[in-house]
Amino acid sequence: MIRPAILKIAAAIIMAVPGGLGVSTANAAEKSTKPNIIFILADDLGLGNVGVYGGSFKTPNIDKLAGEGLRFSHCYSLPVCGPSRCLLMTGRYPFRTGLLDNSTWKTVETCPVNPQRDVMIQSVMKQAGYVTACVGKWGQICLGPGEWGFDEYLSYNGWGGGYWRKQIKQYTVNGRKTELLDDQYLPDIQHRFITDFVTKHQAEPFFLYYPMTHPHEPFLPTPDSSPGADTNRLYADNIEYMDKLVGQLMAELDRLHLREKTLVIFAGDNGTDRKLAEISTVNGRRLNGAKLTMDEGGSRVPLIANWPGVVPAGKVRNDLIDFSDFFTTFAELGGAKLPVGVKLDGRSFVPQLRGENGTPRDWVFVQMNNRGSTTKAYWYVRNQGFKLNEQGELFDMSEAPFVEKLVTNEPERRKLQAILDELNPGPSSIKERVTDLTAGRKGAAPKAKASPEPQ
Ligand SMILES: [Ca+2]
Repeated sequence: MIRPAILKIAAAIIMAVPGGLGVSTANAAEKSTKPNIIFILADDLGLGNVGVYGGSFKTPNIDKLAGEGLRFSHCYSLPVCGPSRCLLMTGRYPFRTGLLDNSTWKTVETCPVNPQRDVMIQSVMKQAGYVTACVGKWGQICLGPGEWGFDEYLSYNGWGGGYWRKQIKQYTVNGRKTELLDDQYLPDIQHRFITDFVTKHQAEPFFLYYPMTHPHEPFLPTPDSSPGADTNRLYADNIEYMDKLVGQLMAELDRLHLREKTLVIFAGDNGTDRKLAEISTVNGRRLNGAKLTMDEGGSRVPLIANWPGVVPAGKVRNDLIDFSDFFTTFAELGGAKLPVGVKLDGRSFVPQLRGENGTPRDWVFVQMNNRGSTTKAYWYVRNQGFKLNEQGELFDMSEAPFVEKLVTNEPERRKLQAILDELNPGPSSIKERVTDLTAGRKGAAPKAKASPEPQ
């Protein structure tokens, strides 16, 4: 049971959007001017995994996307899947939503976020006239894509390794459980679903969220792998297959003559897997940190934007971007109204997408929790030159992502501390959120059950 106050908040949020969430108020003329948006999110893909970033892997299709579009050098996700995805879909930092770690939220009662009080970007886009789809990994946020407002979806619950039947037996298509057969490769099924979706909806604005399976471990041979490949080769094979799927999607958009009407965003959801950081170098150098760390390699990820005729071609920007920015950016592009009464943390980078300077953010914020704990949280705020963490350690970031140097610099410390003071991301804020969320529910305090899977 959810207490009346929470229902009131949810109702207020919904009422604040004309027509209510899920009901489009855009007319046909308005719809025709809205761009399609495709957000491709690779799983555990750091800078060192993409050729155009100086990475040690072959990614010709992604490199081409960047060559014909805009590449950001300083985009920050969170260090692990669930929180990163929740941040990008809600536009709110983890201490606000309560989703700070990668637990498996089995039920809505134990899940910090809830569609009755939290608004995700797909609902906002739908209200603006978009048809929405989610294709790929879900499972680290409670419920499913349908409950969270996607019109159509193909999803599987899991933390990684959704490739072949030996890893995953079933996936879900628009609420229907479907068997993955022995000879079927789930990433290819996902691609076919996407092809059908964009073909079917080519005449109306669509918002497609594509959280790809690749290249999260454990790795199995791809349909293109040679027999006997070792782990490092399999890793490269999986990155190359991911790249091939991106190329196939672009080919579909070309076939449908949709490229000029479609913004394609490609990003990684967190840094490279720790076990593979050694071989995921940038220009031959190893990054400091990897996935699940609070170092630069945990959260600094590839971000590429492509939209022929709108996004400038072949440019690189070093503006700071963080994962809260997608919500406001997509909403602005879609002419969507932002939910009223909800504190959003993002800043739209639409001006940069249009080739203007805009007003880039001065800092990014990154936070991660120890699993199931509301007290052991880690966070930092970072501007272009320095980074301050929850322990008060200040780092000179001039040699990042390779080196982060502990320094003393009082003016910089004060500047960053003032930002943290205003955010107040510590245990008191988190506890308040969790208590508020669970006060009216059966069973009181949430026992955040840790996932048996580490990532
Ligand atoms: Ca991930």
